[in-house]
Amino acid sequence: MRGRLEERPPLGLGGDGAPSHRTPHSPDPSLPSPSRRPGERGAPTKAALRWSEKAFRLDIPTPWSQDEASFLPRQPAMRIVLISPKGPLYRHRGGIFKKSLRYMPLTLTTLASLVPAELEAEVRLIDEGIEEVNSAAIAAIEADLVGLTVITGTAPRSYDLASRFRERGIPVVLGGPHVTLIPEDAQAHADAIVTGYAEESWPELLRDFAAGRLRPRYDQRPGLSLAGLPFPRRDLLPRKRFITDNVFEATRGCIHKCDFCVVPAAWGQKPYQKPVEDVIADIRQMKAHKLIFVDLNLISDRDYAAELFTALIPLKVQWYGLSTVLLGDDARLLSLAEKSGCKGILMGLESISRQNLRDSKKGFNSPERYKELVATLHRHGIALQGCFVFGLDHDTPEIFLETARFAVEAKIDLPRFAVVTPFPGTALYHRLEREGRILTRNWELYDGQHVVFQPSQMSVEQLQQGIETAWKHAYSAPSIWKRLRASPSPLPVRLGTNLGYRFYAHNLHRFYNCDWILGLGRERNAA
Ligand code: B12
Ligand code: SF4
Repeated sequence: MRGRLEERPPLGLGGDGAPSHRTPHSPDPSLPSPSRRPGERGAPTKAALRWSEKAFRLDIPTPWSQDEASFLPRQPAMRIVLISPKGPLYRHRGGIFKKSLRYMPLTLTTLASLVPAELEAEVRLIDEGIEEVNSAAIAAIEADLVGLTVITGTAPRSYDLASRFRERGIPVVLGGPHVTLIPEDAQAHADAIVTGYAEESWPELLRDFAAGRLRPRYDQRPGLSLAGLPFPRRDLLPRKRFITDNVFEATRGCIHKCDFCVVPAAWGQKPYQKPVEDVIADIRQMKAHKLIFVDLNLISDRDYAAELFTALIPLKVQWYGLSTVLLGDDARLLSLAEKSGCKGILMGLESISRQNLRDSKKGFNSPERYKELVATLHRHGIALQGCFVFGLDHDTPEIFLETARFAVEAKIDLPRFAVVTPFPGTALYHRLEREGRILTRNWELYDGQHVVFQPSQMSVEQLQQGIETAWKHAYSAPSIWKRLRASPSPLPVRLGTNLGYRFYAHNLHRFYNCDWILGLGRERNAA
């Protein structure tokens, strides 16, 4: 065991594991008198007193009295540092995620809220997407335990950070989507890994750690409930660095099983829900007026969605979230979404090819009805961010312009284009691996921006270049004008978002490329 707390004796025992001979209230008479304050001649040093203060609580023998130690501010029994590591895109400075586009994620704040109170832990959150953490700063981080959240694109950075902490004897816990997808990849880089949702396993891990019995792996158990959880500790991240901290989560998971999607691969098809009253209570205590739901498919369970939307109506909020295209067919839910303040929705339209959709097990998307879908959403005052992926097996070099033209004609408010990414652990990854088409396992490149597999009907370079063509067409001045006129969003929002994406479209080469395939990868990675 590597942890400092692990080296401490269990409560009620002395340093050697034997019962303590001297109580904390009976200091050794040969030691300085309790009346001397720190800093006075002959008084104990601050460091010694800090240790004493901790030791008293753990009932470990110390040369100082409890009175002496109490002159100092109370020290936490455990220092936990939770880090969201940067990736090639998600980092402070550079990349597309400048402050204006970033909302506060819930991962670290949720984990912080789950730390059991009896551990009296001090929790520090570090989000590398909003602050630069250089090597010196990392070396200066003091912690008893470090937790890192890992998505595939940030796995190399996470493993690098983990090794630096472990070299210093600080135990490291890894969790998150990538760890859940391929635990065997993460295990060697951590003292403990956590798979699945951690509402029960993270507190259990922390209690085990405090008791000196940390296990190497904690899995989500069946029957997890999201009821009655504490609100995320949003106060622990600097609010001003984000566009908003009014970020909420009502559900987890999705009932569908699209073959490229991380959700069914990592968490299965069972939807999890927070009781509607818990979600509403969180929104109320945040006094949120405009809010974002990060749920990957808010309408997995339509009755739950109807209950949530109905409960949102009296709050008079405006909200943005994600759902499948199936929302467009559900008149009852659409009307409730509108009444509850839904102003924008992100949908995975994925492809204009039926064959692609069928092969990806997303046959419930009907490209021939996308135009009708946009019109329906607009009638309800809802703008659509429509996401397409390129590189599926039926895509030919013509697909890029065809899709971009379609997106403009359909008047999709904000079309987005990405490379299909076979995240490890997904059905798509397994198929491409069987077919010998995975080109790299450098996880840093698994970010939806880099081509990491051999496309079936075009070259890697054509795929990379084609995406740029699609972005530029969709965000050309005439295309923006056509789409802008149909959008239900307020003019400043319509203009701001379109101009932001236009800038992105014309600077794609700065954000992603296939240098690694062309032999320039090392330079890029070193940057
Ligand atoms: C906010 C968000 C972002 C933000 C910030 C990401 C960040 N690093 O924090 C932004 C917008 C920048 C972003 C970008 C991207 N994202 Co994103 N994002 C999300 C989103 C919508 C919400 C995250 C969140 O707050 N979740 C709520 C918390 C409570 O859930 P959670 O993170 O899963 O955490 C729970 C467990 O996983 C576990 N856990 C997680 N971490 C840890 C750590 C420890 C120590 C422990 C014990 C437990 C634990 O405990 C938590 C409680 O149960 C998720 C989807 C989602 N709803 O989760 C996608 C998601 C994380 N993103 C994803 C992807 C693919 C991307 C992009 C590649 C998309 C793109 N092409 O632009 C980029 C990549 C950026 C990069 N590599 O640099 C995928 C990750 C898949 C993967 N294998 O990597 C997800 C899961 C969505 C999906 N498609 O399935 N994203
Ligand atoms: S509908 Fe969306 S969230 Fe659900 S499995 Fe398909 S891609 Fe994933």
